Amino acid sequence: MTMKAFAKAPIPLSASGAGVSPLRNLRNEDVLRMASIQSDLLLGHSKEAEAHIFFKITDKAKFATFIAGLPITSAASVYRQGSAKVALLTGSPPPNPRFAVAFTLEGLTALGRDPGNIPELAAFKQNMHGRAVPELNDPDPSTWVIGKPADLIDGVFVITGAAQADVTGALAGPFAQPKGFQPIGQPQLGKVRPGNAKGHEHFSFLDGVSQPGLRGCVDQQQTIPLTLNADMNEPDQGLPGQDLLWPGEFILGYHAQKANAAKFQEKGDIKALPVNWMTDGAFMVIRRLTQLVPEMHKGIASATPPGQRSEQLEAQLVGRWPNGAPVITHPDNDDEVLGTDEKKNNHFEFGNDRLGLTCPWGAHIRKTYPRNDVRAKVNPTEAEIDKAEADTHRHRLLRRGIQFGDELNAQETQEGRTIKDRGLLFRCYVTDLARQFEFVQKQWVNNANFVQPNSGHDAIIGQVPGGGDRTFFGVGYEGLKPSFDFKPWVNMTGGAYFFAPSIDFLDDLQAVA
Ligand code: N7H
Repeated sequence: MTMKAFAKAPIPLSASGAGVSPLRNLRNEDVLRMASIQSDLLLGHSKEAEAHIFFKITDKAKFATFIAGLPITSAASVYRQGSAKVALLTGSPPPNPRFAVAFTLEGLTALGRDPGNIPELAAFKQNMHGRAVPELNDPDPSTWVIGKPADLIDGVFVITGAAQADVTGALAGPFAQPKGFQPIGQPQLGKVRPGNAKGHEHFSFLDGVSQPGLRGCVDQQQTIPLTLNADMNEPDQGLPGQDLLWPGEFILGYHAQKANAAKFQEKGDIKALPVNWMTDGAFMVIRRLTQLVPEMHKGIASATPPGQRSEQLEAQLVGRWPNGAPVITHPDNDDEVLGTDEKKNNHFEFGNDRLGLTCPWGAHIRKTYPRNDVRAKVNPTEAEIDKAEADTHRHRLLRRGIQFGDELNAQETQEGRTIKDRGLLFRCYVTDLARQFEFVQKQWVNNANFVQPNSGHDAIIGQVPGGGDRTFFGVGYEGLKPSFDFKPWVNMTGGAYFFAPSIDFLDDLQAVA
């Protein structure tokens, strides 16, 4: 298998003042094989619409030919031409629509690729439907819209468009004549919300505010990092508050975070792979999560204690206000300017609120990324804090999601109940399904005793066995926090685990088909 490097001339560094801190040693960081990594994995796409086409492979050779004719988008093509300025200079517009592809174990087998037998692959082999009830407290998979055991999914194409018409065009174009595969069910269609709601999920909160920053260089000479430093005195942070992580947490074949490290900066090993073709790939998680929007707003309003505003309780459930301001720094009110300022909206930790008196321990963003919280300790030493942060960074996710469904209609608003399906097509990339995605859902979100004993659940996405109420503790005094039992307003209705291979893997398909 040939390894593609990203060879062309470098792109100038940012005009925003970000650059490379003189304290950062790029020689110590991995060279990212940009031409071989799918762009959806490494960079994500700004988008208006998406389609997920789940499929079964019917003819390996024809499928290989179909894939060869479809430009699965590489990180190199998007990085080089991603900005309008570069597109103008090079005369070639950024690729649009963009395509990603990923396979289940059955799909890899149909393509003649067996990933071997290492323990970390157990979750992938059982797939989400096999892990759903015992591991994640999901509802019975036979009731799901997509991803039921009987669906026998081999893979998924993700089509991402800068405009709705780009996705519609691809569906009417190459995907109208599938070759070597058969779609399973209808495509799952996602779209960003209209007008002022753009960028906000259906409960109304700004999404896509926080992502892990990745170490690694985009050039062979190791002079241009993928993630620049916004502050020259902070070599281990991209944007302020965004700790830089080793890329092996999200892409196979690179250095990962070190297990049991004293500090998160420590460089871990490159995970040994059972087969070479997994290099530059990652595992992809898809979850179709419906949201009961009027029910959520009504439920919170009726639970809000006298003297408090329901918007404030909602913000405490999320850990951010609708315009993105974090509750830990803005306990009483939103701040739109700060919420959308990427240099400020992640610049916080939870260390000045170890008792969860400003931002609840159960707040969604505190449960899913507890930053410098220390498990079962509210008076930790500096060394314990550093170690806990290093451990937390072994459970991070690269999120790529999109909303699905329409805005509330008049009847839904008037009657205060959901009539039409809407929610989030959640997608994320990791290199270890059990240690990252499943750990977050099972050990943090669903676990009422994380991060401290009696923290309660994450009342946005937490799930208890059998789908019952979740317990949430609001803000109060030590030993006296208001407790709520909330219905599940986010419900899991489908999904699967996939392996998103490298572009090299896809190129080689035709050679071996
Ligand atoms: Fe969450 N929400 O609207 O409440 N999420 N999420 N999520 N989520 C985040 O920081 C939401 C889901 C994470 O780095 C924000 O980008 C909803 C799943 C993580 O500080 C908002 C659903 C999982 C983060 C929401 C949903 C996660 C995060 C703040 C389902 C993983 C980053 C905006 C319908 C198991 C935390 C932002 C950080 C942020 C919401 C699903 C994880 C507003 C409605 C399934 C890691």
